[in-house]
Amino acid sequence: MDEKSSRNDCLENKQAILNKLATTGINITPSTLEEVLKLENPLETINQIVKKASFIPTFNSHLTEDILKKISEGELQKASKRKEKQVSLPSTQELKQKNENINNSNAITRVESDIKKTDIKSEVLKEIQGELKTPIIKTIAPPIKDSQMDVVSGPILRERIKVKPIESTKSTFRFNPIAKDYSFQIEILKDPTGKIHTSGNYDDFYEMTLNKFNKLYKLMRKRPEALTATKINNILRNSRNQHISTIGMVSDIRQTKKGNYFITLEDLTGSINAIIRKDSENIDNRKIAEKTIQDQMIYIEGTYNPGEKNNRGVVFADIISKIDIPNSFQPNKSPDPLSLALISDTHIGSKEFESDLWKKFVDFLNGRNQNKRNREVAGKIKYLVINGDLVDGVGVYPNQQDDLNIKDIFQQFKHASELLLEIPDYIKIIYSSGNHDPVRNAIPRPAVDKKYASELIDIGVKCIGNPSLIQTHNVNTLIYHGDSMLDMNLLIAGLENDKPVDTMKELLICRHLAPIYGKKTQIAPVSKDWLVIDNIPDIFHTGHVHINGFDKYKSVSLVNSGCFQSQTDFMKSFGINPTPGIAPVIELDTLRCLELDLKRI
Ligand code: D5M
Ligand code: FE
Ligand code: ZN
Repeated sequence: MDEKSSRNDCLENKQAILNKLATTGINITPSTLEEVLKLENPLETINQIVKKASFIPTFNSHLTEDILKKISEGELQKASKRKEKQVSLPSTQELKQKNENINNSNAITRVESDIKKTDIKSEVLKEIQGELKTPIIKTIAPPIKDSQMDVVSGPILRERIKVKPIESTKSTFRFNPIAKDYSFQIEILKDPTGKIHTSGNYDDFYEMTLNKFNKLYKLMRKRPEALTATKINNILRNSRNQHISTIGMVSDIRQTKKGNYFITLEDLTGSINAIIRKDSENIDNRKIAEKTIQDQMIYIEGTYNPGEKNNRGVVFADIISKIDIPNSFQPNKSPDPLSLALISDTHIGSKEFESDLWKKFVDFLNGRNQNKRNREVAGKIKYLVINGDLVDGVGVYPNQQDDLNIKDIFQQFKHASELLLEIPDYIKIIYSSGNHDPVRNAIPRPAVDKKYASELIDIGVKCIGNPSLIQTHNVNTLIYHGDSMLDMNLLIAGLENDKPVDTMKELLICRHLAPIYGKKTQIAPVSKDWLVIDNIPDIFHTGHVHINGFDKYKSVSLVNSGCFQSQTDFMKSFGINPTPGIAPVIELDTLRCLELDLKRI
């Protein structure tokens, strides 16, 4: 090759490299460019260099001689305790060893020669090809096509992310989680742990009922129409027909033969009967009455008829309403672009624990994913809420031991902490107790005791009771395992186990997490009623039913997180068809919910 053609080659290479870097938004210093051009195959090598540079924290899209030097020295982010198992670059490790004795001034030559000898030919070449399909440089990423994301139609805010297959856990795709740049901002606003002692005697029960009544009454009073509501004993004094309004707790509700609703209401002064006609002009009345059960607080307005002597009076109600969420409710949003992943019911220790789906979840969180969009979603996750039934526990139901592959509760927790250790440490894990965890069955539940959870606590897991209210970057999340949802579904027509969000709406409407007492849901009589939803959450998270669901109700995001356990015989006996492996992720800045379907990986 004569000097002229060699110079032309050099110019072409220079132009091609500059074009490549320009389109990927990377700057290069003139001296670095000169060094790169001296390499044997500069065009191919530049891909390698860019890829490796992206793992160097100081890179910042500026390719300098210092960066080249670092690449040759294999200076990558170091792993720490519960750390992102950072994508390892075996070839770089090799490079490091080989280069130990070589003078630093030869850095570029070393990159060239090592790449030539080891990487470029085989594995890495494949990786590069894959990488070029999914650009690693954020700023020039092409818009994501719908076909890549599989956006489902339906509620606008619901997107299902089809996670692309993971080729290898050693994927070298760039994962630069933004969540790592933010510190934790978490406040536990409400946690019953340590505050829910009960002697189990009548006084506790009485105090709790009174507390429930007073709290709900106060909330109902905030409704504009309820401001002038009268106490029941004042109504009963009337000897003539009178237009009235009142607030009370439902002590009985039934449908008469003609299909009207007959309700008995109580307040602290007395009890009164009311009738809601099935053909009420106000269609909402019927809808509300249909979904009303005992122990819920309602408001009624209508005509009081005192009845004949010795007969009790009755209110012919024109209006019935529940406390509900005001239409004006505006949820809080985070100023920071971070997300909350919501899961529950992992049931670690159960033979039906879906370890493969769990592994996919962990891979997703660690950014070990081919799809750039998925890596971006994963990189925003700053918090992971585990809403109960982390472990399967022991002796929770008859013959449970036959369903366990870890039969010892301590071993279950040991395994749980091993699994959670795989989650990047910039993600805060919040674990709230469920009915399978070693705490009392009755709600509210305290956090799982240190005796079981010490290994979890050691790796930074925050253990809280259930229900609890947490605040992360301004956004309030009500975490409730969901024990009472089964009772609700049994008692209220139209509510089904496979539509958990409908049940969640009803809980919000009556502003109580377990409105009915004395059914399957065990409620501990404690002097304060922790189950009243007095603060409207921005996100309401439940589990327990093992069936995933997402919706919004009056701007409150509702998520039932599903599970990581396939159907057991126990569930089969209740006709529960679980939906394992769906992980909802809520963006705290937009409150959009993305559902990650791990089964489709
Ligand atoms: O609940 C696992 C699933 O089984 C969940 O869908 C609730 C359902 N389940 C649990 N206990 C009962 C009873 N007693 N009746 C009806 N359905 C039930 P887990 O809490 O994980 O065992
Ligand atoms: Fe469960
Ligand atoms: Zn449960």
